Amino acid sequence: MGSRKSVPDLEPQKAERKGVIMAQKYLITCALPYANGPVHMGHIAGVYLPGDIFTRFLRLKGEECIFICGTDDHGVPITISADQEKSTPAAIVKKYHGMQEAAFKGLGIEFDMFSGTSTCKHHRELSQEFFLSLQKTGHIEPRITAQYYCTSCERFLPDRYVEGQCPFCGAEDARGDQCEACGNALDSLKDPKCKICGKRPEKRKTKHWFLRLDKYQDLILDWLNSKTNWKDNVRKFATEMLKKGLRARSITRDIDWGIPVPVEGAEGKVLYVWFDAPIGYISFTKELGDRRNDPDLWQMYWKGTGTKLVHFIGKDNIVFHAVIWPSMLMGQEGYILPDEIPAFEFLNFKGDKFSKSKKHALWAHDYLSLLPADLARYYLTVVAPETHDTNWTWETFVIRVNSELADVLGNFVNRTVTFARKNFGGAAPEADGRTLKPVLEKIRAAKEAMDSELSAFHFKAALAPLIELAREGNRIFDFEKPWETINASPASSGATVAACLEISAAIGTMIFPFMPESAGKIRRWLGLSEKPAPEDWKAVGSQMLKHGTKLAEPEILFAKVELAAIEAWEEKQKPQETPPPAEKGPLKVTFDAFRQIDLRIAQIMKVEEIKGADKLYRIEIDAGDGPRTIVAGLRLHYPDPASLVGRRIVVVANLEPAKIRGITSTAMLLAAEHGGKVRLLMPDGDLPPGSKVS
Ligand code: B3M
Ligand code: ZN
Repeated sequence: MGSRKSVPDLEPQKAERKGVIMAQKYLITCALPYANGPVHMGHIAGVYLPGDIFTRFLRLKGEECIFICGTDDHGVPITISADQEKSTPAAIVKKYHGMQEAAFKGLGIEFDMFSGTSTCKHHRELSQEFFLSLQKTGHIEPRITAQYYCTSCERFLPDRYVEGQCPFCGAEDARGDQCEACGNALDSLKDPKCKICGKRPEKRKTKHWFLRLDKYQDLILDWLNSKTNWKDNVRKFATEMLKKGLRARSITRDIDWGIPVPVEGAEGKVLYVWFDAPIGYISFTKELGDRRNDPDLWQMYWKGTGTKLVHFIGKDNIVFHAVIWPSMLMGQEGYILPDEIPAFEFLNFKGDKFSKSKKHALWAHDYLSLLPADLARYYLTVVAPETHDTNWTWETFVIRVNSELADVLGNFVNRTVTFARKNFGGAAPEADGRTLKPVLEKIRAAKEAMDSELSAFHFKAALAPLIELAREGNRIFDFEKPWETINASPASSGATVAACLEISAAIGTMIFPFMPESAGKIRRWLGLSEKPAPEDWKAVGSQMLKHGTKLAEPEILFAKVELAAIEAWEEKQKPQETPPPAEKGPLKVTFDAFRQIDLRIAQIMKVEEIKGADKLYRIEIDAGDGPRTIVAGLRLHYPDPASLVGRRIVVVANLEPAKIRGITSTAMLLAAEHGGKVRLLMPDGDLPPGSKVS
C-alpha cells in the first residue's frame, strides 16, 4: 500500500466520470449527531434538512437511494455528558438517541436507517476490521506519546477533558483535540486545565496507535484536485490541512467507553471516536440490509461502482470527511469514496452561536411543541447557511412565513380550490389551450430551475421559483377575475380556474421535498395521491389535472403566526432560576431530610488497588443487603490494603451510583479528615453489617 496504483477505490470514480456505469444509485448520509444532547435548529439547518430535501428530491425523480444516519455514541463528548448528568454513557446515549430520533421524525426528516454506533450489531466488528486491515498494511502503528494527565483526578485527559489556549489562534477555550475557532487539530495547548477539576495537568507517557495519514498525502491531494465542482469551503479546509502536510494521528484513547482496540497491549484503550464514527455509515447500511432481508445491500452500495456517496455535514466536520475518512477508505479493499460533501456553514440563533452550555438554543422538540414542521423547513431553507453563517430570528421567521407562505402560497391554493369547488360543482372545470399553454410553460421553467439548482445543492435558489409560481398564480387570478366572469362567461372563468388548479398541482408536487406535509395536503385536495411518485414529477409541466376531478374541501394551508405569541411561549420555556437561599450562613438540613439518608454499618470484605490510580481503592463491602462496591481515595492513608479487610465502617447506602474509573460505586464510606490525615469512622462495638445508624 501507499503507492498510487494499489488503491483500488479510485477506479470506480474514474469509470463513473466516463459514464460507463450502469445502475446509478445514491448513498446519502448525514453526520452522526453525538448522542449527548437534543438536536437544535442549527443542526437541522446545516445537515439534516438539506439531506432530507435532497433525498426526497432524488426519490421524486425516481432515483434509487438510501438515506443513512444514526447517533455517534462513543467518545469523550458522551462520557463528559454522563459525568455532568451524573449518569452512565449507555443511559445518556439511550436518552438522547430517542429524543433525536423523535425530533427528526417530527420534522419530517425520514432516514431509511437511524441506528447508533453503540447499538448497531455490526459496528464493533467492522470498526475493528478497519483497524486491523490498516495495521496489517502498515498504516497504523503504535507509538509512545506524552498525553495530558491530571494527577488530582488520576486519569488521562483525552480530547475535551482538557481545555486551554489554542497555540495557533490564541482562542481561550480550545479543546485538547481541536480548536473550534480556527479549526486546527491540536495535540498541545497553552495553559491547559483539567475540565473535571480545573487543575493544570502534566504530560505522561502512554502508548497509542497512530494512523499514518502522512502516507496518504499525495493520494488525497490528487483525489481532491479532481473535485473541482466541490464547494469552496470544503476545498479550502481540506487543502489547508494538506498544505501543512498530513501527519500521523493518534486514533486510540485512554477512556473506558468505546470500541476496544483489537490488539494485544491495548487493554483499557478504545478507538478514537472519529475513527469509529464514520464507519457507522457502513455498519448502519449493513443493518438496513438486515431489516430489508437483503444481506448484499451494503456491498451493492459501498462497493458497487455505480454509487454516488453524498455526505451532508457541517463545516466543523470537513477535514474528517474530506481527508481522514477517505484515507481510511482508501486503505481498505474495494470501497468507494465520497462523491459529494456539501458542507454548510452555521446557523446562529438571534445573532449568537447555538450553545448547549449557555442554554442559547432553539431545540427541535421545543419548536415542534409550538409550530408545524413545514414552517421551520421553509424558513430554514430560505435562510440556509449555504455559503456563509446565517441567523434565525423570530422576527424574520414571522415575516417570511406570513408574507410568503400564508399570503402567497397558501392564499393562492386556498382561494383557487375553494372557488373551484363552490362554482364548478366540487370538481375541476375544463381548461382551454389559450390560458393553459403559457401557464404550463411557466411551470416547466420553474421545474427546470428547481431541478438544476437542487442538483447543485442550491436549496434556496431551488425553492424560490416555486414561490414565484404561486405569485404568478395570484396575478392570473387577480387579473382574470373569475368571480366576475363566472356569470357572463362560465367557460372562460373555468379556464382561468383550471389553469390556477394546474399551477396548484405543480406546486403541490414540487414542494414535496421541502414541505412534505403541505405538499400532501394540496395534492389530496386536488384528488392526487398525497405522496407524489416519479410519474407525478414527470407529469409536472404537462397537464396533470383532468376535467371533472373531484376536489376535496381544503383547510387553511398556512395559518399566520404572531410574534407576540411566540415570544410569550419562549418566555415560558425559559428554565426557572433556582431561587437563592433565603438567608446566608451554613446550610441547614431539616430533620426529615437528614432521616432520608440511609446510614449503615458495613463490613469491608475485599480491597484492591486500581491500575493507574495511585490514590484509589476498589473496596467490596457487605452492607447487609448483598455485596456492594465502593471506589474510595484511601490508598495514601491506608497503604496496606490488607489492613482494611474485616473492618466495620459507616456508609451512606442510598447515594446515587456513580461511575469512577469505569467502576460503578454504589455506596460512600464516611471518614474524618484533619490536617491532611484521613481516618475511617468505625462503630464502637460489634454491630452486624446493615445496622442502621441514626
Ligand atoms: N458526531 C461530530 C458532530 O456531531 C460528529 C460527527 C460524526 S460524523 C461521522 O459534529
Ligand atoms: Zn483533574
